[in-house]
Amino acid sequence: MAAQDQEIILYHYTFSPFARRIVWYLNLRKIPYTQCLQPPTMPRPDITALGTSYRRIPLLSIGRSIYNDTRLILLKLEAFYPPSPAHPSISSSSALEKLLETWAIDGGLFARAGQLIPSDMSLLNDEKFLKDRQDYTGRSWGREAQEKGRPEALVEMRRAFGFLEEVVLGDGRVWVEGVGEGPGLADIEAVWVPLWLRDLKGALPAGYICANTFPKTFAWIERFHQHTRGLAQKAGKPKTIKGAEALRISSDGEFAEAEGEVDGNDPLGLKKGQEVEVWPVDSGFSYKDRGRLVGLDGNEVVVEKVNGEGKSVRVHAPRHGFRVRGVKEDAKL
Ligand SMILES: N[C@@H](CCC(=O)N[C@@H](CS)C(=O)NCC(=O)O)C(=O)O
Repeated sequence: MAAQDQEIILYHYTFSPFARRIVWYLNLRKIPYTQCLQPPTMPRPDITALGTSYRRIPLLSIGRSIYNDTRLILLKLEAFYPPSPAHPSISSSSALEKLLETWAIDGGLFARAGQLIPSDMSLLNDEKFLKDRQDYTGRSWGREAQEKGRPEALVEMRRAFGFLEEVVLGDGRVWVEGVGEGPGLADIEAVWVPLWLRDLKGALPAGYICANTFPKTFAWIERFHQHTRGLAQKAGKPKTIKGAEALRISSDGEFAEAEGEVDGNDPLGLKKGQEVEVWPVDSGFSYKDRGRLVGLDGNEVVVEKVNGEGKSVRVHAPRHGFRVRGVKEDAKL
């Protein structure tokens, strides 16, 4: 069964800025999806039962294929849903689109935004949350650490808003790279961190980063917000299911794509079928997916594992930002 004929299940919590990248994309492209809502902290038994040890949010299942990391999820959705009247394109496949993705994720914008979460916010005074986020990033999220990191993070963030204001939106354009009527993927790549911070009370100080200092940028953020809110209202609330039902749908489904190959020229020298571990290196690094290597190329690694119902599933992760290691035979003893 083709990927498009199976239900897309998004595992997320609605205030996750990374997850919103995917929700906007799906709505902009009119791709229906089902959601399985998750707690904001570990443990997440629904995801363990689905068959992956990955701890970050969001992730996506299509039948027995599981996709980790928004960068890979977007690539897959682009491939599974080529432009059509039912699912209009929003991508220009431009260098700018890709560079904005790198700017916001690898360029450290998201990490800086995390330092701007106000230290008096209730979540940052919840011991369970603090412990969980320390485990996720390896850094302290306590009041002292937040307050120490804030000034430098603000300077970096102001520079980022300046880049949007003067370079990206400097000529007065409506969208970064509108494709068709509305915003495009380049807008998603550029807006998700600024929009998150705009709506996070106390994150951005008035007079320093605000609609007066960056009028074009704030107008564009609001335009994007209104546009995507309108689309979400039109699409209606997504079908929401519990973990047990999501697991059943996944188990009863098929793989969303054919099994790949392992690149014989890959510098790691790994072989198809051997046991490997895969994990992200920038955050969520203590959670490793161990399984049988079934696909490996320059963009993606795929391991086969067994889910909570004893069915084999394939976990896909990007190569970029992830480490793949063969599991030594003696490590199994
Ligand atoms: N590079 C990943 C990052 C995902 C990420 O860091 N997500 C945050 C939520 S916005 C997260 O997982 N936080 C810790 C958690 O929820 O466990 C992606 O593009 O999906």
